[in-house]
Amino acid sequence: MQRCCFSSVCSVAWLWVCVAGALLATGARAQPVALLPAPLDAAFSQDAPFTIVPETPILVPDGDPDAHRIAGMLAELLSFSEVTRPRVVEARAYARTVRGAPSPALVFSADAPDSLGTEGYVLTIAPERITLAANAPAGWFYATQTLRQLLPPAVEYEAAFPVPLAVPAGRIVDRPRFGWRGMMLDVARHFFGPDDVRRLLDLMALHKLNRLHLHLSDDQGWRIEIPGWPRLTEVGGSTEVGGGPGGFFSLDEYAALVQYAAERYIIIVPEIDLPGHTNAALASYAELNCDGVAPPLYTGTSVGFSTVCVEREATYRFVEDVVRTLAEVTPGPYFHLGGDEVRELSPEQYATFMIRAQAIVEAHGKRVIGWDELAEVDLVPESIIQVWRPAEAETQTQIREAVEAGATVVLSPADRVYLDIKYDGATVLGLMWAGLNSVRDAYDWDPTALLPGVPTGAIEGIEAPLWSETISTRADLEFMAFPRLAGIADLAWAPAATHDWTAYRLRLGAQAPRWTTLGLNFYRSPDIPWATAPSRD
Ligand code: TNX
Repeated sequence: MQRCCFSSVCSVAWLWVCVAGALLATGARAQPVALLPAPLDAAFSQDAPFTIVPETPILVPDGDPDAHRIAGMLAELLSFSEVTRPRVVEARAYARTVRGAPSPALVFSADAPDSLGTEGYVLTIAPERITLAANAPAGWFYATQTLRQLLPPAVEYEAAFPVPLAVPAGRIVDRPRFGWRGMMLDVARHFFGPDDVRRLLDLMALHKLNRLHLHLSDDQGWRIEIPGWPRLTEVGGSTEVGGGPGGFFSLDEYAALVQYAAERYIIIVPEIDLPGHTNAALASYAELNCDGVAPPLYTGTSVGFSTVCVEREATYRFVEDVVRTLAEVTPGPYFHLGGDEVRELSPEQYATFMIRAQAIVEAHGKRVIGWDELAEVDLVPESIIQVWRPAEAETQTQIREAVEAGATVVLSPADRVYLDIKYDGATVLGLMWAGLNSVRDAYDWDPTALLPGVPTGAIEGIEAPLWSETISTRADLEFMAFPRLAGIADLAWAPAATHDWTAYRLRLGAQAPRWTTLGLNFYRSPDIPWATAPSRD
């Protein structure tokens, strides 16, 4: 068996030995095995591939609805019509029909080493059987996403479906490096509706990302229905940057997104940015303003000019209603309070507000998360600081102290992972205040070295924010997110020993045919050797 060294640093030459081995093993597959994110360990062999045909059943443990559902999603990927969809069958019932005679099958198994945790899995491809073994449903789901990357890209587009499907023989043992592998979408500056968010969730799932942070309010828009506060959406949701129509999620739409995300093992993290970035709310309700006068709606792109009135009790009734409403429809454990760029309050006023707001979040059973300004104030236990300005000396000291007191961090360094920052001088969309973030910049940094004095154990993971001042369509969103988001996924999932730009750019380039088949509008950076469309297997 050819061991492909995903878990130790691979030279480029060695990587291509592995690739060539996989090519041989699959009878000259057009695409090398280039998993993204890289797994903990992968070994491909010269054995015959497993061949999936429409009659190949998917066997699941008896009475396990999660396995049934995940297997159903896999069956859908493996089908181009109801008729050709592999059947999902409970293992015991199947054993009775075949009377014990082994026949080719895809098998979900709960027999995986404990050390793989709840997200890890073992995917074994033998000539007679593919086994997806995991301790928990998320692990099965990730095994299906890895299997997906071993299939020809044509499976992503149903009208050109290759049958049979050959899967190279081998064994992949995998688990993530970090628990928080995220993206943030700013639906406030420009609104993106449920279809766009579902599409993004699908793309995230393919890359094993597991947190989608929705920035639901800002100066330019309020994007979530709050019962008892109808003007938030009627007025505050009625526009966006540039004066377009805006929009908002009804609570039912939001709940459906949460569900859709959960089926892909992605937790939605709702953010209501407070006390600043609140002009849309202030324009909707005069009582949130200290002078009792509602300002006009705002469709520009300045920051730092707005704040709710931290001295008025009406403000805290508002925060209570918003947090309670969102906590009730958000099964995930987090609530993001924003807390960034407040220029209209004294440090004392800011601290007074953030301490009361944190208590409200805590009272509704959620963990507080906030931008790194939050580290300036006393934190409730188990708070999470989202670090966007890691280089600032004062921020570093405050974060270190907060971590010593029990907080943890999510890493979002603006000059690395901000997806709204331009790639290079030729990028028309995006901003430049943090410099330029090339494909290499987004991937090629060490998360454990970002914050001196913060132990690795305090790092929840990495999140890439996409602010939308200049982003208004799904095509823009995809262009700014990809390929950089794939690099963040790799950095957050793959073992540190695989971190290597030279090998990564080959793996990234190999994704192009699948992404193209998916209709993904990714930036074809000249820094990456993009593979061309594969010949059909
Ligand atoms: C800073 S990062 C902001 C956002 C802007 C973004 C643009 C942070 C917490 N605040 O309000 O949209 O820069 O890149």
